[in-house]
Amino acid sequence: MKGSSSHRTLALTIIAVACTQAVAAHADQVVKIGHSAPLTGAIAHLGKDSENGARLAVEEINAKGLVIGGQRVTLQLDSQDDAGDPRAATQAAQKLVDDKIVGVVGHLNSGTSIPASRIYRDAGIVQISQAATNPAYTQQGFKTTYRVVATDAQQGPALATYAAQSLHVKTVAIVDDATAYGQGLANEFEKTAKSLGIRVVSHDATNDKAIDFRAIVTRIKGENPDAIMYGGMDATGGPFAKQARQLGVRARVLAGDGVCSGDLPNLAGTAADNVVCSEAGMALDRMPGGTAFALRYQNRFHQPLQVYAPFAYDAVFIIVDAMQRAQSTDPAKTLAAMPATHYRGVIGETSFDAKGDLQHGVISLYTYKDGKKQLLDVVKL
Ligand code: ABU
Repeated sequence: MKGSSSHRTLALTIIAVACTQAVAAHADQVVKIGHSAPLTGAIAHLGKDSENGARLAVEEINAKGLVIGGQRVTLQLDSQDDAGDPRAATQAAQKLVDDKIVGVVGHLNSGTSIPASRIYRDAGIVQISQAATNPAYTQQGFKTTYRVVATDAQQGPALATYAAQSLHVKTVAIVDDATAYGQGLANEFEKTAKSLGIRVVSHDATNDKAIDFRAIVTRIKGENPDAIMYGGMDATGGPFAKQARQLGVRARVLAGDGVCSGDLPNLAGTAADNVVCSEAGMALDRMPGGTAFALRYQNRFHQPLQVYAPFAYDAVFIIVDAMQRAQSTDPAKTLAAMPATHYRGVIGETSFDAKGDLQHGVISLYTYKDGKKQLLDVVKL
């Protein structure tokens, strides 16, 4: 009798434990949020910055607790390296789709966001780029493509207008890195510059792996322009500005958000002080939650942020906001909730037009002084 009673107790205990485990497994659904950016290569510091922003969002949401459709949800960041390469980006996108993400923050480059967008479109998964500024990204007619930055059709003109009206530039040489971003931005800049009466003395192409710009710079020096516009990222734009200074070029170097990073002074040395660059969003210290965000970022990662972290951070929250409004973690239902987004986050108010671009973009203009970024102007669009 005694033996059979203890067997029954053991059996009941096993059933109770199994039930508790089943309830726990049911209660905590793990939902993957995708992220993709270059985590290796020359602009890995920008990709890591973006990943950090997305990770901070996931950690903060999990710490607060997330309930969707009455069920507790734990977010998991699934971050894939696209190396800033179009082919690697499509592989990273396919991996994320196979991993069953609910949405993706990515990619960082226009040249990777555009080819990857077809894969997310085919899978019906929302893609929010934290940094891609080439207008073509959202002009493909896909219902899945969104971005949380202004476009180069806004950034190029803002930079050219600042050059004409505030720097009184009359002549400019243009150099781009032949990427979707660098070339696209340079072309947009050129159109507006010409319309404002700036004479474009030359327009050269380099590439995004170049390290030696002395031949181009020497030729431009002979053209003696008031300014040089560089379309590309900081990994090449920094050395470009540095070599221009070393060769005695006095012209200001104008550039877009890809150059406007926290690392530029490390890459350009004191020549960073000669750079005027734009960001395709609100200046960090003028963002509603910018200063507090920078502090939390510094405390968590023990490094200053570069450019894109606040945008990646808000992009995660925007996907979660769509899940909450849909009361579902289903990618199709989350996607269907995206057009009605009205989200107030670190970067400001985010709502989208029919293409997935920001309703109210902002361009911020900066220079550097003693290695520190200094805000020059904010252009509201
Ligand atoms: N917006 C600059 C960096 C990303 C891009 O390629 O568009």
